[in-house]
Amino acid sequence: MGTPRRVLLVAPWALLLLALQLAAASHVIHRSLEAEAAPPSVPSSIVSPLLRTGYHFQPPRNWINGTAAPMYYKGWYHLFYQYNPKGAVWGNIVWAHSVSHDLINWFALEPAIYPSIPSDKYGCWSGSATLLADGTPAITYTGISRPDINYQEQNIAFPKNKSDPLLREWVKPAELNPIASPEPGINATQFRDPTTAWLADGHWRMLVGGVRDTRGLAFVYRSKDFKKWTRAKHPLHSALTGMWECPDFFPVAGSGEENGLDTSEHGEKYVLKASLDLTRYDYYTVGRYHKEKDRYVPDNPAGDYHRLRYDYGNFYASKTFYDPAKRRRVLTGWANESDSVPDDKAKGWAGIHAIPRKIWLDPSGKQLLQWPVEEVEKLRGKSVSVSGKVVKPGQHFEVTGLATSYQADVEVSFEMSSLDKAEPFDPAYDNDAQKLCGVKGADVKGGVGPFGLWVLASGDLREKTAVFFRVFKDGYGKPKVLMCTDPTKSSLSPDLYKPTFAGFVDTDISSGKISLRSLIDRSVVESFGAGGKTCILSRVYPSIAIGKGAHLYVFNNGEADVKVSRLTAWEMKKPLMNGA
Ligand code: DQQ
Repeated sequence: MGTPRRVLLVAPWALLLLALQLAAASHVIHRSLEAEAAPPSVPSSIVSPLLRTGYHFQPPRNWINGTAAPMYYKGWYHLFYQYNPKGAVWGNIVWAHSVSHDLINWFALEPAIYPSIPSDKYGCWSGSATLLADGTPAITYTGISRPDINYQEQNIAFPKNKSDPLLREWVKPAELNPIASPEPGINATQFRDPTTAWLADGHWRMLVGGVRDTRGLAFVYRSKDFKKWTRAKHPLHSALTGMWECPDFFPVAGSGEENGLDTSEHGEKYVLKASLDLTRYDYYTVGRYHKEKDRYVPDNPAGDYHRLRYDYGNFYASKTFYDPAKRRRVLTGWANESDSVPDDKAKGWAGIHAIPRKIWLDPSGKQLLQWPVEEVEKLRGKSVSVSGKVVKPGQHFEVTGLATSYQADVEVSFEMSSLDKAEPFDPAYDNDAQKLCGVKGADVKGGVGPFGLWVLASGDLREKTAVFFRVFKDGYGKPKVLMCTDPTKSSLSPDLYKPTFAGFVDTDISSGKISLRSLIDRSVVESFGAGGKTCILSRVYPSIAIGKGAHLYVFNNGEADVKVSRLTAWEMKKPLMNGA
């Protein structure tokens, strides 16, 4: 169960103070840093071009953050994203724009939306796309209309030429903008990121993220004609979690049904997601939408605090869209750097996007499943396989045969010989997998596990990033599966943020079997546990395990044997990436 309510009433003040610091931190423009060259103290390894990703989305240079208005239109996938054309730190934010036929090979176009009207003169922040009934795409987004504070207003833009499948030019009708401004009682610096709208009973609705005191919420705006918008009296939903950035709200097909639903289709269940400014992670709940009242109720009453996350690692400001070409819902998300601002200035780039993921409701109906879009498999080249290999306690072996594994895709099925030696689970960690993984990392011997992969590992193992499972037994003898990415030994470079990201995996391991997939790409490790039940994206900056110096191992630091039933590792080719 979640934290008792009385504790939450105390927590908000702490949340508020933290929120004020974090909120300030998350949107401070480092104007001073935009000018200065990086200090010489930046380790040379950090600026290695080999740490730019090979097949994850990146522009050739500069800062990127959240994805915006991902959409499919006339045969092209469109990805807009927050971008600073002037440097590798957040600031001067415009909507950069890339297009693709397969979500993997990308072509950069000119920025689509940039400051040009009074209600977005100081920045074009995040937003979403909606396909209107006649197929016209509309973008709603947050504009900054004052230079002294981040005063946020919502705007609308339409294609200048909707027969252009590349949607290169957008117009902002002066008579319509802004479509929504912060009325009295709304904090104008915490009012942003309109969602894709949905049509119900002849009215369009869209959400705008906000906060009242420490109650994060999703304002509902309604419109008959998609031009004039009025705010509903009540938010769709709210919770004592601090500011909701980049909300997302969409229907999901029946449990286990992998097909997506268009945003205006009626689903038996819905997903409401928020990027919590307080923690900088993306959370969601599954629940029911009552369209007559425009209210949403999570299935799990503690869900707002029980905290299911799309990704238990570095993954923020995500957006989904419905892809009619393949009848799937696709999730796009941003991962920032885990180095420092001076590092980023020295590199000249900062920020990547995760591989787009298909997302659907798990057969249990209690959580979502995610899996890299199938198109990424087109990048697979040479492969090696291992079958039926037992890894004894304290042993490891190298997966050999690839030219290198710094750009690879690895799928592995493990079989645990027995769960008898599973360590007892301390319920104090019930809501804090990351803390547990910080205490019991990859090199801390266990009962059943830690076992898994060492990726981006140097030949002498001085550098390695561990992606692994560890099985505990709770007070009732029920297995509890922890999945971790442990980057504590990922790099000899100093001053890096190396959190042991972790999540519990709600999967039945009575058969002793569990699977793992890791997309390895130079400075990012994106992992999917148990078929996409638990996902962890981690950023690492190896200094010797780069290029041909990167190796791949399987390890077992538990007391129980673990068998690699089947492992296949593919070299991954580099797609076309924004001309870089
Ligand atoms: N970043 C954008 C905002 C959004 C935040 C500004 C999410 O629109 O709330 O670049 O990181």
